Amino acid sequence: MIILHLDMDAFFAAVEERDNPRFAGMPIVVGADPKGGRGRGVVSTANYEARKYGIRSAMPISWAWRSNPKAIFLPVDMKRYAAVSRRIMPILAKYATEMEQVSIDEAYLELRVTSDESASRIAKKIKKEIWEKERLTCSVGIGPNKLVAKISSDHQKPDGLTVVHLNEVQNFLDSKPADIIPGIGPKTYSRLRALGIETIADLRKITKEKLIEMFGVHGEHIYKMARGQDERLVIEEREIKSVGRQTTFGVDIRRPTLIIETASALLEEVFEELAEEGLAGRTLTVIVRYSNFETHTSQETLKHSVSPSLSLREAKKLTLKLLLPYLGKRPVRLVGVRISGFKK
Ligand code: TTP
Ligand code: MG
Repeated sequence: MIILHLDMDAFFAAVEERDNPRFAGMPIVVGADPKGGRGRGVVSTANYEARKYGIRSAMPISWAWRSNPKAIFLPVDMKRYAAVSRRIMPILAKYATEMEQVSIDEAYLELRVTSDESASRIAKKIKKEIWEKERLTCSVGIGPNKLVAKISSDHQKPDGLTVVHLNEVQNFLDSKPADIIPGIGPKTYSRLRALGIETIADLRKITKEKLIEMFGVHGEHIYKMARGQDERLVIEEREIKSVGRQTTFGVDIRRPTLIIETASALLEEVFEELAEEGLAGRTLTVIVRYSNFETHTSQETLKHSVSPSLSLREAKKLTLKLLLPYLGKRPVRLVGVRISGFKK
């Protein structure tokens, strides 16, 4: 599985800079009114020129003013930024089997392609199309999961493109500060630093037991993420585009029958949910993750002429067909099924 994470550069400020050419190249701060240094409220964002003066998102606007009173201070015009966002997101959607927009300027894509080279080509196409249509730049990260994709999109901002191959993940992460991992906030990070833990490489020296002792249920996630492992799926949240279930086995499984039975049980749960939501779909996707975290998806769509939607029986037969090529060779860590392609 290849995940792409895209994040627009200095988003609100970039839209302002584009729409007000007279400010081009000048430091621009979008946020509360600075009122000659007495303003309350905060900076929403600043362009990269303004960041040279230390101005950052969420900083009090009065500090920003003091850092550079000559900067261009502009109010937030959310409607305009939202309209730009609504035009950008469909540019990404066509390359994704699943897409999850996580904020006004940021989205994860599960790509249709299976090689890093093809993923990189897609990223370049997306960047080019956004530039040609909107005159805005973005930064893109590509990796085997959400964690790595997100960290890599931030790696070479602005206008960046970073591809992290599966075998480079650990090396890529090791020098990053540990608080780049979701779940390690400022408090947690200061507890870790008290133990001499600064980087992800340092974090890997702590045993899982110790992390669970320190952080409770989050401990296990932190342990995994420090090793570049992240099983969160890309899920469209705004409108239901697919219904899926997955299971990670307690121990890695090689026996095909057990894997097929598990997929079958998951499919029954999916069909229960589909019935509850009043949905019926035509596309079935199976997901197989091997013990080394290499992940494959395979899907098939019913032709309209055959039947309007998959029945549970058909879906089970199709699951077997899609799963078989992956089974019996290597131990399987996770299996999942997903139904999509709902009628409008
Ligand atoms: P970000 O993607 O975090 O920031 P950015 O796009 O401005 O800059 P970068 O190049 O580092 O990605 O947030 C997207 C937009 O969300 C940002 O343009 C303004 C808004 N925002 C706030 O209003 N307050 C905040 O504290 C943050 C972080 C963002
Ligand atoms: Mg951004």
